[in-house]
Amino acid sequence: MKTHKGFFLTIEGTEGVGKSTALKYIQDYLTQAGKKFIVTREPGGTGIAEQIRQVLLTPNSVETMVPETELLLMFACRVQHVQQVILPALAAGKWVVSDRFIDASFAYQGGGRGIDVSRIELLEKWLLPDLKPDLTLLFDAPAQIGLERAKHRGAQDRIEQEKIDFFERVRAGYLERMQRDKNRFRVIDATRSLEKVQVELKKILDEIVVGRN
Ligand code: Z5A
Repeated sequence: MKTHKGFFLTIEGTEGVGKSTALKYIQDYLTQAGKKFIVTREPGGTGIAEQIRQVLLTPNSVETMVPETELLLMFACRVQHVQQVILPALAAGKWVVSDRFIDASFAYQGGGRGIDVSRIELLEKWLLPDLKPDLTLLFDAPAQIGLERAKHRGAQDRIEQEKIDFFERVRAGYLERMQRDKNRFRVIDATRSLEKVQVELKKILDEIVVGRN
């Protein structure tokens, strides 16, 4: 049951599928619609969480990060982010638009790393008993497409250095999570042109914003 006044929108998908591009579009849309909003991201979103993000994403040629360490650090960031940023903004009636949230842990640490989903659910129940996104936009495309789009960027971070089968498992993890909570998700076919994706985004945002006026 929804317990906040604002609107919590999360954006998910595998590497390079167009989340950051969509985020800019959403930001412009909400500005033009005169909505109060904040844009944030995971892992990160507060000073402490951004410090943990560095630990999570900096490549380490000496030591391999254990999957459970990765999962717990993601949740450490998340708790900090939720308490310090997300809940206060939602309580103030704002939109919170987050580039990734809890579904990423199910997809990356569950699907990608193979941690049992029931263990991630335990953390979810303990740490986030009352908070769910109102809507999650899942940008979906075969991993190869996202990796092609992303390869023109600079150095890869620790997780980006994974191989394609890892990202295919992540994609499957997202789709499985979506199947368990279909009403919350909108799956966006990210293989299409940017223009087509943006037409769909506008339609979804129109539905919510008009519906909430
Ligand atoms: N992670 C995790 O493991 N567990 C967790 O619980 C959480 C996160 C919360 C954070 O990375 C990493 O943490 C991430 C998951 C993990 N690791 N990986 N991989 P991040 O979210 O900060 O960054 P990212 O996932 O690597 O995002 P990204 O690579 O920046 O992808 P993107 O934002 O989806 O892509 P983009 O920058 O919008 O687009 C990429 C390029 O494609 C760009 O040149 C665009 O102009 C172009 N583009 C976008 N859309 C289109 C279309 N439709 N057609 C053609 N070209 C397009």
